[in-house]
Amino acid sequence: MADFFIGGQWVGARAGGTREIRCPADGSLVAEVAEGTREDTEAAIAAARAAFDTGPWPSTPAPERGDILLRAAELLEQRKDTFARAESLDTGKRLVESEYDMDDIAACFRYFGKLAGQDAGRVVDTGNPDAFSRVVYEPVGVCGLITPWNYPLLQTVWKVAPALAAGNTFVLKPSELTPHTCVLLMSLLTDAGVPAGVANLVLGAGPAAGAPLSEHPDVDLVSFTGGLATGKVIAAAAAATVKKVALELGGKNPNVVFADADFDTAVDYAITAIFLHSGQVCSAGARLIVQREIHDEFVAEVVRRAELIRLGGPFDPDAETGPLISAAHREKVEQYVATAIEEGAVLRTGGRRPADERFKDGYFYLPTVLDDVRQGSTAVREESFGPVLTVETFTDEDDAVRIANDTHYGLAGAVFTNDASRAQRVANRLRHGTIWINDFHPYLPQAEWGGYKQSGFGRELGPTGLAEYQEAKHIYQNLRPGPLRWFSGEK
Ligand code: TXE
Repeated sequence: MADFFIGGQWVGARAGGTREIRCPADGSLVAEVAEGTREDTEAAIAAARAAFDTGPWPSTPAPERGDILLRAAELLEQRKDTFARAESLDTGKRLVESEYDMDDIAACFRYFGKLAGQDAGRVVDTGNPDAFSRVVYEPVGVCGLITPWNYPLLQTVWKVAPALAAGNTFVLKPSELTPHTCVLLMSLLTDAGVPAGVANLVLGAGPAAGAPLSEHPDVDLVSFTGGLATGKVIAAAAAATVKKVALELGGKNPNVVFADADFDTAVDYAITAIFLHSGQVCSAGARLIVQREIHDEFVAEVVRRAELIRLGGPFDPDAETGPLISAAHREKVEQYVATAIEEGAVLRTGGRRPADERFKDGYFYLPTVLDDVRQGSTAVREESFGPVLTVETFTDEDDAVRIANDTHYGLAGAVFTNDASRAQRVANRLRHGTIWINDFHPYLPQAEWGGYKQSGFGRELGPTGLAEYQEAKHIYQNLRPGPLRWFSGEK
């Protein structure tokens, strides 16, 4: 079994060991892959270090690196079916969603490919004819990239594309649950022209194969997308060697609906915001915060629509949403719902596994609505990362903003209203990294993506997404070097 890509070669695990990858929709065996340990990751770090310190990539002209990323976009489009199928088998998500993801990934490669050569630095006016000063951008070095299972390749390429554009080398450790598209990515990057040793891949569990990326002194930057608890461990480990750190740690995202919003539109988005990919989305609209006068009618319609959602596996053309990623994750969601009900939430629909025999081998969970959740309760504070919508009620604009901001997360949020001024006012006051007005979920490669508060640190996408992977170096030259004689040595 040779699933690790190290120094341009496919290699097997040093200590042996394999892991079964099973499709979450029916438990069927997708493949067995090598299970990495600390030693495998250390070997990959050594390869990435050597490629950075002595290889051609960091000094390859930025436009040439950009061309390679453009080529990667083209190759991904040619191989889209293979990639999308692999993504759906690992995650259980609908094939059509995986296909959308591949389009977004190609767009991301293109965005950073074009950005690569655009900023060659700048000359700084010293005001002194005998001095010359400039700022240049350089790659940070070896990047450790640790990615999750909900959008395995998308979240990986959000890191890989800017890291490569800036001239870094990297070691990637994808989620142990969803490795396949990252394995395919290594061949794609090689075919696109990325030199040996620049892109390295290890597979395996976080504490064994992932942890060295946040600890090892030869890694200069660690970028992580995943859960808050793991993010804290990674940031603390990275502090020991003062690595650059970027974290995207999910959210508990408010969706604020005013009484004057277009009713059908707001209901439709409220449903999509939470039930897309069964709620396993970092920006899922998990908190519906609805104005009191429309609460009853609005929630009744959300519940009616939620009960119509058709569950199914990735290749079922009628399915509207799929399973949860694993048995353990479904148990976590079940526990979350049980705690919410204990704390006083009213279960309006769902709250259990589907009874249908068709779903017995998968990790399905019914779309769930919890009404009347109390502010400050676990249900509105903790991420369930499942198909669970909580409902809170507000009276006026100030109340809506106060409730929506009452969270330690701050990734994204939305406001639905037909009052254009109010929409802007509320968007300005929401303390979340992305705000949608009368919409939910769209993001653009050219606009920053990142969290306020405990949702993260550092930006992905947008021009500053590339800057995360660069050092800005100021180079100052004295054009008339000679002794300063600030001190004469005389009394
Ligand atoms: O994530 P982990 P899990 C949230 C969501 C979910 C919770 C836990 O609420 O229920 O996190 O999910 C690697 N050193 N999100 O346990 O552990 C791991 O191998 C280095 C939000 O699946 O964060 C995987 O590659 N790496 C989210 C990656 O971290 C370690 C997406 C993510 O796993 C490690 C997923 C360690 N010590 C879950 N421990 C989002 N922001 O979109 C684990 N890993």
